[in-house]
Amino acid sequence: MSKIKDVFNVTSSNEQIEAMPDAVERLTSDEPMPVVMTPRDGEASTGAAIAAQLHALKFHPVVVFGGPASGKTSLVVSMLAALRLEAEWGCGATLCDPILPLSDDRHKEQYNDATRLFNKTVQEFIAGTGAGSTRGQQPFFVPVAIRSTADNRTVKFAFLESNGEWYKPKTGTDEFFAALRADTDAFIRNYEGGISFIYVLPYTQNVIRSSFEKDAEDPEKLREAGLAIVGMLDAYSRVRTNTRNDGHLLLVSKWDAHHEAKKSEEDIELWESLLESDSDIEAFLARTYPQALASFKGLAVDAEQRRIGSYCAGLMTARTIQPVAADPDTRYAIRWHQKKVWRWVWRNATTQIDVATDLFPPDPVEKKSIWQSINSFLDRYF
Ligand SMILES: Nc1nc2c(ncn2[C@@H]2O[C@H](COP(=O)(O)OP(=O)(O)OP(=O)(O)O)[C@@H](O)[C@H]2O)c(=O)[nH]1
Ligand SMILES: [Mg+2]
Repeated sequence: MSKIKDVFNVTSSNEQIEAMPDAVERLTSDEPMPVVMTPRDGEASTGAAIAAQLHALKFHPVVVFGGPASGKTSLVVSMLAALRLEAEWGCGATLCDPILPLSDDRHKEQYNDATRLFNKTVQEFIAGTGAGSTRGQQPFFVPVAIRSTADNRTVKFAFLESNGEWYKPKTGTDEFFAALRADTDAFIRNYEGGISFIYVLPYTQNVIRSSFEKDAEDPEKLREAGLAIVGMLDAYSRVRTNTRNDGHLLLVSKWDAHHEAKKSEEDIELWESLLESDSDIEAFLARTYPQALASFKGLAVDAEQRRIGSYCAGLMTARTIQPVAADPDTRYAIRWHQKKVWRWVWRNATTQIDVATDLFPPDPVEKKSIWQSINSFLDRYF
């Protein structure tokens, strides 16, 4: 019976076995095992094909992991939105052609999802409405070409977007942690170059600025968010053999909630609390996500392949984004988050090509204030 379960990758319900009498007979005879394609095999071959194609086309993959509502989509969308809004950065972003032929309906759907995110979702974000939760049937890569005036070149990235439900721990099963989907597993196993991995842990799962002070945080939701990352770090260690060129970023998202938490204790401006120090982030992680932090630090990669950081996509209350254009300090502080993650992925990607370079021009000297100097000190980490 277990042979049958393995081949069909289903539970051994009688209906399913009765529906396949020929296959059952063949498996119980002495004849060689037939090759039976399962949906999981189909997913795996898609993942392997994407890995080969992205590598051939010189894309640097950015794999974003995190439980439901941890902030994965907001991270990618806000990074793309920032490139469109900040003229001083001198960067352009273009959606690339499909990675795999659109003759296959699944690839077509994936490319439609990528197009929607790159165009519609980013424009809605700029206009003040955040992305809804990602509920597609399959993960998809958003292939983008980023042009840097400062670095005088174009680098291609492929951001992996996925549904956070896939990473939720399966606490009722013996495996306990979520398994990687077959397509993601095959992609990570097979991609030959370096990959940037971003593990997203939310500061809070509450709606910020409306109910943060009223509602008690649900510890179960935070526990699940942490275990989602523990599961993915564990999966990475099991499936990836070529780890030498990868980068790993453990990112605390929704860092604007730090101000909500801190302002009752000390007189601190929002922009100040957005420019956190490494010790603030480590203290938060040690308190809230001790297992995820321990797994991250235990990852068998060199110290320089690992970074810890915070992230703020915008001042969001559920899907409504507060405009910050009129407040330059807050705007600069939020932009610093997009900038450091862009800078980190750019360095990872350019290291693969030749040597690490900076995506952005240096800050103009006349614009430096005290907090901007603190900020350039912190920039050295990314
Ligand atoms: N205040 C604030 N809210 C954020 C931030 N990032 C995300 N959020 C909110 O968190 C919720 C979830 O964000 P998403 O980006 O959809 O999270 P996700 O990980 O893509 O979720 P799934 O697609 O369900 O897996 C949304 O209500 C966002 O508005 C942030 O930096 N600040
Ligand atoms: Mg999402």
